[in-house]
Amino acid sequence: MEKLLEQIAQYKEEIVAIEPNGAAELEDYRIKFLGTKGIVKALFSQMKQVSNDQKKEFGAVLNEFKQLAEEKYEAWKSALSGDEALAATAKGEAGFDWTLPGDPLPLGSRHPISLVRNEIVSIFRRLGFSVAEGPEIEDDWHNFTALNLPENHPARDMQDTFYLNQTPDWLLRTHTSNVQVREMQKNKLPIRIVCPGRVYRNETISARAHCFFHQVEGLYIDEQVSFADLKQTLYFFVQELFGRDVKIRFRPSYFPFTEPSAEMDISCLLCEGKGCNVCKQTTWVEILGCGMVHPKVLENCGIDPNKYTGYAFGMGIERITMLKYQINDLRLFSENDVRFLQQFKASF
Ligand code: 2NM
Repeated sequence: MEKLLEQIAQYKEEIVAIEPNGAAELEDYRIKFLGTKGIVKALFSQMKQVSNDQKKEFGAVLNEFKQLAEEKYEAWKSALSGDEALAATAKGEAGFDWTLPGDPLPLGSRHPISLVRNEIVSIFRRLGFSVAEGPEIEDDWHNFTALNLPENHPARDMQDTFYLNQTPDWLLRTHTSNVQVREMQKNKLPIRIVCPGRVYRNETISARAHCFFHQVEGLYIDEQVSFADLKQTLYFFVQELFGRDVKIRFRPSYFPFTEPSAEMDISCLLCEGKGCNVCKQTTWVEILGCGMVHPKVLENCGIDPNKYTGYAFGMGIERITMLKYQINDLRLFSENDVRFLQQFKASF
């Protein structure tokens, strides 16, 4: 019994040490260990010699050995057939169907907010605007004070603005104007920029409001920039975005950072003057706010308001996207439902 066990241990070592090689070597291995006159068979026939009380232990060792020998054979064989298949494939031999379709590579689609942002930005780029970006976490001065929002202005209210707990001077920007403030502070004039980005306001989430949304704001500062420049630029912009037939109108408005200020409406594209629920029967829809940059804002940012003037405008991307694609619920933009997202396959 002891002798037999020692012998099995040696065979085991031998099998483990064998480096799998070609098909001829595999056949030699099979005959030597697994053939009808092979080692495994021979060891099994030794069973008769073992005493009854040791048969169980010997049988277990022997079975384990047989399994090892067989596993080695199977692994060796499958490695060989893998090599052969590869070689056949490389040579274009039978067994591989070259006409099979490739593995599908599912293409995603761009988010509608990104599509419309890119389209807006590309229109302004053609007019000589460049793109500027800045931080979403901002301090009170860049988000409010520089923009002529007095200490007790309602926009600063805790109800609208997310303040950071640890540092109450910091907040999530409520508009992208902070980027424009930072660009003005760099004091390289003229400035002609658009600032796309995400902004945050503490609102109850509904079909018409969300705690974050996206804006594109624009700023042009130089000597002699006028409200007429602003009007013509925005008129060109909406014609590019919505088509040549769109009409515009300006209504006087109020923003602390611009004077004079206005809101711009476009003719309703859905009902073309008939009145519908998108334009609430008015035939006009509001799409942006704008105005001449307030002299105090220029001054706050280190620009001489006696030498320079500028216009600024701001629009919500969600609002324009909803108009363009007739989407009626803001929440769709942030739910990531692929059935919604897959519908947008435009090229921007
Ligand atoms: C708007 C409407 C009107 C605006 C003003 C400025 C800045 F920084 F130049 F003062 N940035 N954006 C602005 C003006 C934004 O959004 C409805």
